[in-house]
Amino acid sequence: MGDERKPKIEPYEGPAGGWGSVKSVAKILKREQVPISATVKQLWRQNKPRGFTCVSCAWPQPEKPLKFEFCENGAKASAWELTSLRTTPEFFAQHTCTELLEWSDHDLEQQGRLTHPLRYDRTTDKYVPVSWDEAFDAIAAELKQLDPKSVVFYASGRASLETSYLYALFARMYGNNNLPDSSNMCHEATGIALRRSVGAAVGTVVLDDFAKTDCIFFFGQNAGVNSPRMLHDLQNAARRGAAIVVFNPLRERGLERFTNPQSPLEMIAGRETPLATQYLQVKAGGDIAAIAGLCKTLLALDEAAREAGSERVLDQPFIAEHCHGFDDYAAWLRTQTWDDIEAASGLQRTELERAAQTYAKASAVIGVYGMGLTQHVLGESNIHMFANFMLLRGNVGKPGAGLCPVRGHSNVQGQRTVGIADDPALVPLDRLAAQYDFEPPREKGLNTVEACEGVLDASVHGFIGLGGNFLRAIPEQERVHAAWRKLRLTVQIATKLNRSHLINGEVAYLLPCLGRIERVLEQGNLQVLSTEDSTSCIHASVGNAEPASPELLSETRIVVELAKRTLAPNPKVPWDGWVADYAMIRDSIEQTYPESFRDFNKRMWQPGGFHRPNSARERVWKTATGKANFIVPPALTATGFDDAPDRFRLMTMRSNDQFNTTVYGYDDRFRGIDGTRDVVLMHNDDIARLGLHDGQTVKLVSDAGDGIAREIAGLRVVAFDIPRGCVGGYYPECNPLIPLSHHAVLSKTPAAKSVPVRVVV
Ligand SMILES: Nc1nc2c(c(=O)[nH]1)N[C@H]1C(S)=C(S)[C@@H](COP(=O)(O)OP(=O)(O)OC[C@H]3O[C@@H](n4cnc5c(=O)[nH]c(N)nc54)[C@H](O)[C@@H]3O)O[C@H]1N2
Ligand SMILES: Nc1nc2c(c(=O)[nH]1)N[C@H]1C(S)=C(S)[C@@H](COP(=O)(O)OP(=O)(O)OC[C@H]3O[C@@H](n4cnc5c(=O)[nH]c(N)nc54)[C@H](O)[C@@H]3O)O[C@H]1N2
Ligand SMILES: [Mo]
Repeated sequence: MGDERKPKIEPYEGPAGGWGSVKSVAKILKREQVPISATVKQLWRQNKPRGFTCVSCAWPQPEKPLKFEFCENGAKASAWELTSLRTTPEFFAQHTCTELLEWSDHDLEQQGRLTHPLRYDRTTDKYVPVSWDEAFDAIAAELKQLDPKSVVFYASGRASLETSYLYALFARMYGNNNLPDSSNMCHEATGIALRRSVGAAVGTVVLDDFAKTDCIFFFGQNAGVNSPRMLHDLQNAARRGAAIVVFNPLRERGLERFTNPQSPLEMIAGRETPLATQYLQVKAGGDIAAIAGLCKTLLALDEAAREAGSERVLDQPFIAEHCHGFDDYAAWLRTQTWDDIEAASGLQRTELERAAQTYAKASAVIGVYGMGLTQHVLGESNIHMFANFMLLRGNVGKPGAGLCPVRGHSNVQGQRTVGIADDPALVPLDRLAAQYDFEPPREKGLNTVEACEGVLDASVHGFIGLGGNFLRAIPEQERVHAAWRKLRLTVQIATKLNRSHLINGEVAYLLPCLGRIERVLEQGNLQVLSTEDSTSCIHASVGNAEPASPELLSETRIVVELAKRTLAPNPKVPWDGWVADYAMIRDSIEQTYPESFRDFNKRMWQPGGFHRPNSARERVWKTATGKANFIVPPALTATGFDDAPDRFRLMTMRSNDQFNTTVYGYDDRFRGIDGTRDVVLMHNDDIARLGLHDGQTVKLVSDAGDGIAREIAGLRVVAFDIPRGCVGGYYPECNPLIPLSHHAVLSKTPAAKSVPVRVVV
C-alpha cells in the first residue's frame, strides 16, 4: 500500500493552515478532476445560509460566515464528492470482489462515485447492474422472511435529519431497536458519561462562548485536522489573550500555531498565531491521573486561599447549590499521591500545577475533548473526570464556559436526536406509538459491538448500512469478516465503493445515493435537508450540484421505498407524502419532538441555525440526584489492562489526509509523514531498548492475552516525539489489532486509543 513515491519522513516546520493547506487542496482538486470553477462555486455556498452544510466535520456554522466558510479538509471532502470520476457497471464487470479486496482503501474510493444500483452475484463474485424496482422488491422480500430481531439497521453519521428519522421509524415498525451508528464507536462514551455528570448527553457550549471565554482546555482532540474551522475561533481567542492548554500525547501542529489561509495578509506576511500556551504530552490513557493532578492542585490552592482569607479558588457557592458528591471526590483526591499521578500520567507535578494555576485564574473556561478521552476502556471515567474539573469552578452553564465534546460526522449528533438509538430509553416511544398507531419494540437493540457479537454467534442474519464503512471501522476485523459472509442479507447505501461492499451476505445489494452537495429533486421539486452540529444547532442544507449520475436516488427515497415495500400499509404513515415533500417529514419530526423542533420548517433558515435547548446550560441538572455529580473514577489509568514488559499502548490515529476510512492521500503533512501509512511511531528510547532502528520493518502483534492471534506486518518504525510506552499507528489500517471485547465499560465504545500490542521483528 502507499502511493508510488518513496515515503518521506521529516519534521514539518510550517503552521496549520498556511500555504501547505492551499497546496494540499489544489492537489486533490486536480486528482479528482473537478474543474476549479465548479468547486469554487460550491465552496462559496458551503456552510452559508441557503447553502449546504459541509459533509466533513460537525463544527458549527457562524451566524455571519466568512467569505469562504470552509477549510482544507472540508474542501477535500467536497472535492471527493464532486469528483468527475465514476465507478460504473463496466468497472464491476472487470473485477471480482475478491480481487478488489486486495486494493487499498484509497484506491477503492478513488474510482469515483457509484452510478448504478448493483446486485452481488455469488457465482461470478461480481456486482451486476439491476433496476431499482428489482432491488427494492428483492430486499423487501428478504426482510419479510427474516426474524426482525435478527436484522441490523446501521447508520454512519452523515444522512440528514429527515432521512434518519424515517430510517429509525422503519426499523421500529419492522420490529427492532437494532440501530447502531457510528457514534457507538465515537462519542457514545460522552452520551453516557455526561448524562451522569450533568444530565445532558451533549456539549453545553455554543459558538458564541468561544468569543467570551478566557481559557480553553483541550484533551485528545485534534482541531487542526478534524475540525479545522474551529482554528478561526481559537485564533480569535488566542489573540484576545485567552490561555489554551493542551493535553495530548502528540504535539499536534494544529494546536500549536495557525496561519489563516483565507487571510491574504497573513499568508503573504507568513504571520502565524501561536495557539497553545502550554502543551502537556500526557501518556495515552493517562488523562484520569492528569486531571486528578489538576484537581488536587486546585484543592490545595483553595485551602491556602481559605487560610490566607483571600478569594477562594473553588466556586464554593456553585458547588454548594448545584453539585453532589464533592466531599467524596475531594477525599479521593487527597488519597492520590503525586508519585502515582506522575507515573500514571507521564507528566511532572510542576507542569500540572502550572496548568491548574492557569485554570484557577480564568473566570470562564471551555473544556474541549475528542477521541483521546472517549476511546478507552475507562472512557466514561475520563469524561467524568473532565466534568469534575470543570465543576470545581462552576465552568458549566455560564457564558464563555462549558463542556465541548467535538462530534465527528456532520450529522451524527442529529441522528441520535431524531431516534437513531439502540437504547429505547432515549426515544419517545409512547409518542411514536400514538403518532403512528403501532406498538414500538421496547427491548434494547444492538449497538455496534453487540451487532458484531451477533454476527459472530450467528444470531444476526441481515444488515442494512445507511452510509459508512462498517466492516472497516470496527475492531476484530478478521473474525467478523469471516462470519459476515454467512449473513443472509447485506444492503449498503453508499456514494463510493469501500471495503464493506466487498464482503457480502448470500443476498447482497449496493445502492448508490445522492450526496448532500447534490440537488435532490422529488417529483421535480427541489428538496431541502437539515442537520444538527456539535453545538446542538440545527440548520437547513440545500444541495445544488448536478447529481453524479441520473440513476442516483436520494437516501430518503431509498429508505422510503424499502420501508413501503417491507411494511404493511398504515394510514397514519404517509411514506409517499413524506418523500414528495421533505417539509412534511420536518412537521412529523416536530410532532414527535416538540421541545427541540418548534417551528422547524421556519427556524432552520435562521443564519447559523437554531439551538436545541440544553438543560445543563441552564444549570438544570437532569441527573438521578438532581444535581451535577462529582464522580470518583475506579482507577488512575484508563487503559483497562496492566502494563507489562514490552507491552505498548497503541493509539490509532487519523492523518491530515483522510476522513475516517476514506483515505484521500498519503500525506500526513503536519506529522511529516508522506507517501505511506504503514508506520509505527515510537519513542527513540523504546526503539533502542528493543534493539530496533528507525526505518526498520516490524510487526505489531496483539497482546490482549485472550489467545486470539492478531497481527499487522510490514510497518516501518518511525522515531517520533511520543511518550515512552506508547506507539502510534493509523486507523483503519490497525483495526484488525483491536479485540472486540476491548471497549469502554459502559458505552462499549471500542478502546482504539490504547490497544495492548507488542512490537516484533
Ligand atoms: N479531516 C477529518 N475530519 C474529521 C475526521 C477525519 O477523519 N478527518 N473524522 C471525524 C470524526 S467521525 C470524528 S469522531 C472526529 C475525530 O476527531 P478527534 O476527536 O480529534 O479524533 P482523533 O484524531 O482520532 O484523536 C484525537 C487526538 O487524541 C489524541 N490522543 C490519543 N490518545 C490520547 C489519550 O489517551 N489522551 C489524550 N489526551 N489524547 C489522546 C491523539 O494524539 C489525537 O491528536 O473528527 C471528525 N472530523
Ligand atoms: N481504530 C479506530 N477505529 C475507529 C476510529 C478510530 O479513531 N480508531 N474511529 C471511529 C469513529 S469516531 C467513527 S465515526 C467510525 C466511522 O465509521 P463509518 O461512519 O462507518 O465510516 P466512514 O469512513 O465515515 O464511511 C465512509 C463511507 O461512507 C460512504 N458515504 C460518504 N458520504 C455518504 C453519503 O452522503 N451517503 C451515504 N449513504 N454514504 C456516504 C462512502 O461510501 C464512504 O466510503 O470509525 C470508528 N473506528
Ligand atoms: Mo466519529
